[in-house]
Amino acid sequence: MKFTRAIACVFLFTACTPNGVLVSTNGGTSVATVTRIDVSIAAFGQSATPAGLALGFSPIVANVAVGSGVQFVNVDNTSHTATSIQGTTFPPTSPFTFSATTPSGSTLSSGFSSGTMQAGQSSAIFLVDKPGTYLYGCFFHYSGTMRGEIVAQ
Ligand SMILES: [Cu+2]
Repeated sequence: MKFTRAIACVFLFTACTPNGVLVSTNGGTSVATVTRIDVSIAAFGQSATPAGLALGFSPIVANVAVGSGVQFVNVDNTSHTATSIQGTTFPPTSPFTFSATTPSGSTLSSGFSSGTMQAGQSSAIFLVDKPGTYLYGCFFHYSGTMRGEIVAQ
């Protein structure tokens, strides 16, 4: 009997708590893992990505699992956004409107924006709902190639 209970606990533990804690996305879905993407134009220099030149986010290409969450954290001392872009390569000119400065969306596939994140602020947690490649960029610094990529599998 003791043995059976111990086995059940092991199964429950591994099934429920990779990180020990479930957190809620802004759409209300619970996720066990949240990938943090740090945001700083000062700290993270330019590199080549499959979608084009990019900078200002770390990791600049984030590999994430469907069913997990993504959160942007502004570790810079100036304001930024992380705002989704349609397509598979970065457009040469900014695809954004001023609406990028307002938070929107709850999943990667629906399109999203962190809204303006002041220094030290974090975005909502967005659900990684479907496999795919998701591009995004900063409303304020798009022309300076402040852009990033999320690959969801
Ligand atoms: Cu920016």
